[in-house]
Amino acid sequence: MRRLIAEYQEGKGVHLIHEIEGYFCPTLDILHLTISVGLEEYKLIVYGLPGSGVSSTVNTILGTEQMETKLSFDPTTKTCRLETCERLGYKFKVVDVPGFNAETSTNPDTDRFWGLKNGIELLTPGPNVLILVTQVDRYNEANNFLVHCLNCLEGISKYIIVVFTKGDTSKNSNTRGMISKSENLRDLLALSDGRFQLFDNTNKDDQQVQTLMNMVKQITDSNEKKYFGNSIFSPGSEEKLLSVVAQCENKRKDVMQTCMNF
Ligand SMILES: Nc1nc2c(ncn2[C@@H]2O[C@H](COP(=O)(O)OP(=O)(O)OP(=O)(O)O)[C@@H](O)[C@H]2O)c(=O)[nH]1
Ligand SMILES: [Mg+2]
Repeated sequence: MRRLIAEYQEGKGVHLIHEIEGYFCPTLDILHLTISVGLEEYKLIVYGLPGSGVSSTVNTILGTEQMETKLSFDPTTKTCRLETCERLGYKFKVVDVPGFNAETSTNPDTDRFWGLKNGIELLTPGPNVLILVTQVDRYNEANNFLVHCLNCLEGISKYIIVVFTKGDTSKNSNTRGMISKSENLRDLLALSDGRFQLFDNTNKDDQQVQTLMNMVKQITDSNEKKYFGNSIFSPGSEEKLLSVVAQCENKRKDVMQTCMNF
């Protein structure tokens, strides 16, 4: 709930009253009112490769250190977790998700999207937006594989914003320009229809979260406030996924063979 201070003016009255706490100030002849109105709610799911800064990004959005984050060679986040907060005039529901398993040779019976599916489930009906986290200083085959897999999911593109973490480590003043022009990042940016933001999770200022929220609001409006759900995993999507996994596995085998021939 948001609190607003309203000034009562003779003859004009006060509108938008849902709940009021107020007091009358006789010396100024003004009625001060605190009005609480329902906030707009946005549901976000945050996802990426293990260690890319997913939980740190959730914490930056929430403005508090709710999720465990650490530099680790093993995944830190092992289950999905939902947190809520009110910030910058919005209400958020944010879900932290275990990282995507980019091992192509994983047992085919293992559902590599189990984390994303569970996270979406926690936000039912929802989410409004998928925040796809990528480290700005690392873009490799595993990222490419994730992008190609996400690209198989029906209609997902119009819900994605890419967040590049570790923006603070980039010494280049034109990192945004470099990202936009990069050939390597072309498929990633095509997946989000060109939407991206550079993030510094060591910086707790409101500004970067405000910019992200403006983007979230824009997407939500252009999607007519429709959510996406686990219907993105349609039979057609699953079929495409199998073919992407097979292609990546073949590519991996070719690389291994080339290495062995040296
Ligand atoms: N300098 C800097 N470090 C960051 C940033 N974002 C994340 N980190 C660090 O990167 C490491 C991994 O961050 P996490 O948020 O735990 O990453 P994760 O994707 O949730 O990792 P898992 O849960 O293991 O999949 C931690 O040491 C973070 O402090 C950033 O913007 N700048
Ligand atoms: Mg994590």
